[in-house]
Amino acid sequence: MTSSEELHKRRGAAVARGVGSTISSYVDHAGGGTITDVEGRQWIDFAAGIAVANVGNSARRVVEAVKAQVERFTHTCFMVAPYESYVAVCEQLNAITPGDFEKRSALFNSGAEAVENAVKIARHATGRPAVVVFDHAYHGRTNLTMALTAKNMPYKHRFGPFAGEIYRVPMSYPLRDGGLSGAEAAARAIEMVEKQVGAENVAALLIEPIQGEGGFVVPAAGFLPALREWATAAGVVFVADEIQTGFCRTGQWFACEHEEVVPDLITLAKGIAGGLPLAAVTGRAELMDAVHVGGLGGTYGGNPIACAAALASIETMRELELTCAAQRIETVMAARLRTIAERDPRIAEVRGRGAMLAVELVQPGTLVPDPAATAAISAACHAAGLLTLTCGTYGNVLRFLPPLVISDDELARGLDILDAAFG
Ligand code: PLZ
Repeated sequence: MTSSEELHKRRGAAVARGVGSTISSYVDHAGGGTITDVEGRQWIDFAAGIAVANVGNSARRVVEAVKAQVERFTHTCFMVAPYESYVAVCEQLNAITPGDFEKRSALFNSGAEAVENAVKIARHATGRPAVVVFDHAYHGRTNLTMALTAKNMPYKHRFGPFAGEIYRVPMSYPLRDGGLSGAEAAARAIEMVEKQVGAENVAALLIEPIQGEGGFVVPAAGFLPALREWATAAGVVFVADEIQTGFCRTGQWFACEHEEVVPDLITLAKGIAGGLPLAAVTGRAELMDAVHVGGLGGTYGGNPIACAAALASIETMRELELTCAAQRIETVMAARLRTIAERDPRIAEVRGRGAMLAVELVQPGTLVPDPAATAAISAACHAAGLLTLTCGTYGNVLRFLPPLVISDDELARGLDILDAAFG
């Protein structure tokens, strides 16, 4: 088999430099809680392909469903010749997302595409132009979603000009906003919208219930419910971006459920289809159905193989009770992270929910971010056989997103490596 080193050389000559990778080893196979490279080296997987492989790589049901679908047909385009699995995925999404009202769904390929479509739907349904987003937000890399994303490097730098009518307001970030309550942080954001944009001009308020790329920021209790209440009163569509938080990741099917917040629209992707590319917008029937026939779509959106995988993934989440699995991971991992934090003053905070946990690193005794220490600890993990990711506006958050099917033993071994990497 070709070595990682040779592959890396070929890559340099063939793949655009702008596409990065966390590790320079090349994957041979992956499953459960591990990834194995072409040299037979194994990593404990605390990344899950950025919160995608919730049911694990090559989950049994997913493999079977995909194989069966590939044999029947691979693509007809739902907009040309429709098929049952697209309808069945929409039925499932309408049933499992929060809100007991009538819902509709539409399927797309990527998270960014789902977010773009949620904005299109909200604008069309309300006849208003503005979209409110938050500091530290991440919503994608396409032109509209770059405008919605907060961080310049690496996502936006020299890629403008960006789409208009996007307004950014402060997030609730308990570690860094001087201890504002959720209600106070919401009032601050709402006042800014009312004074600078005007509620009657706002189509949508778009928010990740727990921010992903922005640093696993969990807003203070009450923040999301206060925004939800304001949006209802102002006729603003509340859009929850659950692309990273969805599908059992946080110990509930969707992160909004932790505070019983019911969005009008939800954007979904990542964990939805066990690694196959699929995304969705799910929400209130009257908003979704406001759009004229033919107004939503795309060649591959709701591809039949991805739909088969999604149905199998959702079934697997139910069968293996992956919400409970995420809660169990939290119990074990959070305890261990707190133990490390007790002895290491660089850890300012341990935070997150379920199997979406992180530590934020600072210079001891301050809130000054320490991205260098974060990168060094992450690199030490990689060298010792644990795949970790970093995130955060300041690059100083080490985040952990294991597949929800990781075994107790793999989880413990991963945490041992992490513990040692902190020194
Ligand atoms: N919304 C909340 O987390 C994707 C991005 C990785 P796509 N996050 C991983 C990278 O560097 O590109 C994400 C997200 C939230 C939207 C998206 C976008 O989803 O499927 O990557 O388009």
